[in-house]
Amino acid sequence: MREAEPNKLCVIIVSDTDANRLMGRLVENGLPATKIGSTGGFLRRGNATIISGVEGMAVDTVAEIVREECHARKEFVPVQTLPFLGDGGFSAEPVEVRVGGAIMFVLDVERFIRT
Ligand code: 2BA
Repeated sequence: MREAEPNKLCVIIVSDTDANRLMGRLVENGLPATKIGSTGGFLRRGNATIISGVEGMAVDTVAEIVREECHARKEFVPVQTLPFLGDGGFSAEPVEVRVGGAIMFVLDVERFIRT
């Protein structure tokens, strides 16, 4: 039997610590997933980008699983550790940043080719 073709691509950026658990939950729920190592532009910390091509009606399920597995918290980061803000040699207050949550984009898939 022919599998349904994905018409939406979910691109999910998550912290390294949540990535494997999120992959496990997606796969358990029959949702395909690929994990790619990535790095955040602001903090320059390792994170992971997970892509999942699904039928439109499964996007809400993906979003629900992401909400369950990836919880954001606030962290104060010394400005000196930021690669481009910390070069000035001045002392400044730590910067409050969001860590541990997820960013999810949903894109239309123009074509899906499987060989
Ligand atoms: P980073 O770029 O390393 O950003 C980490 C966190 O630092 C961000 O969390 C945000 O709270 C904060 N941040 C980013 N830029 C900032 C700035 N100019 N000033 C002050 N604080 C700033 P999230 O928003 O949850 O983003 C987590 C990661 O998701 C980002 O890591 C980046 O890898 C990715 N990301 C977020 N928005 C994106 C977008 N629109 N396009 C592509 N990647 C995105």
